[in-house]
Amino acid sequence: MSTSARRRPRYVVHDGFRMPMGFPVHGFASGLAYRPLATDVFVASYPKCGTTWMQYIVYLLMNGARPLPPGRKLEEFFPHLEEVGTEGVTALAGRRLIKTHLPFEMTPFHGEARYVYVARNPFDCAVSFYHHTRGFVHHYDFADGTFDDFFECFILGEVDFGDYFDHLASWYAQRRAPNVLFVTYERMQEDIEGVIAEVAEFVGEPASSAARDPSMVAAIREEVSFGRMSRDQRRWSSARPAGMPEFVRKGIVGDWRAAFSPQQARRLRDEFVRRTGGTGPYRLWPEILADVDAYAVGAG
Ligand code: PPS
Repeated sequence: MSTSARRRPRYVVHDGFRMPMGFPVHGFASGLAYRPLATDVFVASYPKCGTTWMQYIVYLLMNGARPLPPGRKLEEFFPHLEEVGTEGVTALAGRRLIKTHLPFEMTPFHGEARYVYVARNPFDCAVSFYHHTRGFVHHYDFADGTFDDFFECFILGEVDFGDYFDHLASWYAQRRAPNVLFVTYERMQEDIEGVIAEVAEFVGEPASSAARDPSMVAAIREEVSFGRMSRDQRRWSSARPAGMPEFVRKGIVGDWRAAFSPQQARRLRDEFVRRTGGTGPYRLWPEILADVDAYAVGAG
């Protein structure tokens, strides 16, 4: 298909930064100007890398493992900075819990605030991002877009919140900062209890006390399981049109195989090597890359 015949999602580009079409530009500008407090807890990630999962872990740790009150949405307690702006964050009661999809250099930074960054392998991220983009019709007008259409945008970095590789590299470079905790989605799948304990220790009180109580840890583990988070999805997301996948969709590692052609797998792998020099972030997912290599064998 020629490039011009491809369908592309619709975005708003503000100061050179691409955002979902439905995002208020004033919220974005004011969000970037936010001055964090030492007590703030940020969950930062590239889109579709496990943000909501991590947000709910932090929320539960900070709230004595009590689930969200019935009928309430996570964003009321844990807003998205670029969407609600400074006003939406300063209106929060108590210690501020803040979501962001900004790359590190654009994220309001305070040397004592806490930043939990979640990374996910680019293959599964791309597939999840595709389903997200076609499902939020009012944000992207891409309901009929194919994965092939979306893949071309993703590999060029022409999607909302910018280029996957730049984003990952920006936060990876901060991973040893004392107030940054770098976690992967894949590790959350492997060892959720270990991640809960690590996040609790990192965030401090009251989360660290909660993580010392086995009954609270068991309750949090259960509450953030895929099965439980699949229920009542209005807690995380606005409604999707009929026939579109849910927000909490598959929640697995390796779903990329369902969407990628061998050629696409090879191209994204090659781009990953090119952008990272085959070091640093490239080494985060050796098993995935071995699978990709096996899948892409012979692809041009
Ligand atoms: S967003 O819109 O950027 O905030 O999306 P984000 O929350 O970062 O990512 C959504 C993906 O995370 C999966 N998810 C989970 N996986 C496993 N367990 C739990 N509890 C869980 N909660 C959310 C969700 O299903 C999306 O991934 P995909 O691959 O699309 O299923």
